Amino acid sequence: MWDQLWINADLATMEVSKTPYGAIADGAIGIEEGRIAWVGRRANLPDAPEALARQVRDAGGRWITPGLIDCHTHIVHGGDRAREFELRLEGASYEEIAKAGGGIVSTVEATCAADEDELLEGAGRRLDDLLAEGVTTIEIKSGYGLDPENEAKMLRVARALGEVRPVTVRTTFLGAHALPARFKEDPDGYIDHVIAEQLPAVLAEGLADAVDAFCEGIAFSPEQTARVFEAARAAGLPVKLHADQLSDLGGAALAASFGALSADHLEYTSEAGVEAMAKAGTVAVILPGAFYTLRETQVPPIESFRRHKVPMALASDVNPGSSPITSLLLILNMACTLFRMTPEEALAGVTRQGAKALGLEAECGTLRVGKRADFVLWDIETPAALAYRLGWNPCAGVVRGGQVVR
Ligand code: DI6
Ligand code: FE
Repeated sequence: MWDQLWINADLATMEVSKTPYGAIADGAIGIEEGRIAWVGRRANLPDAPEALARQVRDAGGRWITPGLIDCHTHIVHGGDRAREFELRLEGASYEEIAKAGGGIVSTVEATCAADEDELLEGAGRRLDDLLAEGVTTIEIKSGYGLDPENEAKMLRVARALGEVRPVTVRTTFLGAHALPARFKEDPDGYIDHVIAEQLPAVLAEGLADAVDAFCEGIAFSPEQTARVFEAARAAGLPVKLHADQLSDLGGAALAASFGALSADHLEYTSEAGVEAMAKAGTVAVILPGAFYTLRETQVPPIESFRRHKVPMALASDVNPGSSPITSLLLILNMACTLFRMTPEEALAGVTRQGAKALGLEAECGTLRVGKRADFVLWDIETPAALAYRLGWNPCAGVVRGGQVVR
């Protein structure tokens, strides 16, 4: 006997199949010990529902998708950057503000000044917005501490969010996010500090599942990034990279050469970068929220990713500077409207491909036997509606690990 059986739902399994969205009309999902024990057409169930499960639940004819995955966020931070938003509207660019000591470094000050309870409260409020739209897995980066204590503090808060909210958290150490003022004359010395002081502090508490860096003119060079990646490799951690967001420094190819789980942003990625990602199996994480907020005009090479069969994930990039956005559904719409991704690609981006970008494809991202029973019930007529409408939340229920959490 299964613990639960859900019936009377159309399933967007998001498995690769001949049917769009891996859809199964009038489907059913059996759950045993928090995992999917059966998934298929209700008509193919081996017995009457009551004979199969202790608890039978009726989904009311709704659509069910896998729990959504936000695979790139900076949701833990102090303060906000509303003033910077005004400055940009007065004509200052993101890079100018960064160079003048605003931007990321101003969030670093606010984050260092906050204690863990304050950070947990602020991030918890932002996280609640995402959870209300069916997010069940989230990646959270450090990168606003830039010293051993504050980087570890951010990642402890990230882990704590997974205790106080019904969400799976993967953490990423991003010490090489920005150059703090105290290292202004010595960027290489800062990289030494990231490798010799910050990373060991984070590792000592087991706080990181992956390592990331910002490879960009206003941040770190490919050589500096490679040094951070060598250290990650020595520590046995997978890498990800903020690559080619504002210019093409060959970040995507660099990430691929380290077998990165993902390269993220990618507006300026060249064909050679795409090819290198395809060979390495590196996921392209597309972040339309930052593109939109910065009024970027260079569109990431979506058609080239398609041609080379590079998996495309999609994420919010929630952060106070370039993507103050806590709606993954809005991101689906932006991906379609701004980048011409299809609604099916967009939904795959926050399910199957998002899982891959986190190395969690065996665990979540599709409705498949053996995976965690993470799924969302939606009041929609067709899955394309999730990307189509704006300012509307049709989430009617969330199940995580077999528990109804919403
Ligand atoms: N790229 C981004 O989009 C975020 N970090 C990064 O490296 C922006 C972070 C911020 O502006 O606070
Ligand atoms: Fe980011």
